[in-house]
Amino acid sequence: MKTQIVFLFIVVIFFVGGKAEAETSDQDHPVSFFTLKTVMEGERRLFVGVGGKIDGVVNPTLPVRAWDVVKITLINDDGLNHHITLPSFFITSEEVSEKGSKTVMTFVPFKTGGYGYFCILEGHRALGMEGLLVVSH
Ligand SMILES: [Cu+2]
Repeated sequence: MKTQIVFLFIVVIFFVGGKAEAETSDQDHPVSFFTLKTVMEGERRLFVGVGGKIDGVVNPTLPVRAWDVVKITLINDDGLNHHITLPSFFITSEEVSEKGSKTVMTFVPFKTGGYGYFCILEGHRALGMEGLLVVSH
């Protein structure tokens, strides 16, 4: 019984501590969220922005600030396999293969400039699946 209470106490501390830490780090490092869905339009393969300023925009340019945390959610909306990749930041998402599935790619842009993002699946980039991440100071 005593062991269980001690365990419960540790669990409570863990959750309260974790939450406080997350809030602090959010203030120190702003997070930029973007959502993209995959779209098949005839022969073309596209990313289309979901929500915010990029809503409905094909292969939207994603503006971020250097050293902010960036989270890109990729939603599969066409039932084909896709990955999104940003080679300049050594990051590739998990694959989304079923319609309705999604994945989140998190990274920190550590240099300024314009960097391409695209789908690494065979031919998808050539068929239109690419856009730009613009990192400013
Ligand atoms: Cu693709």
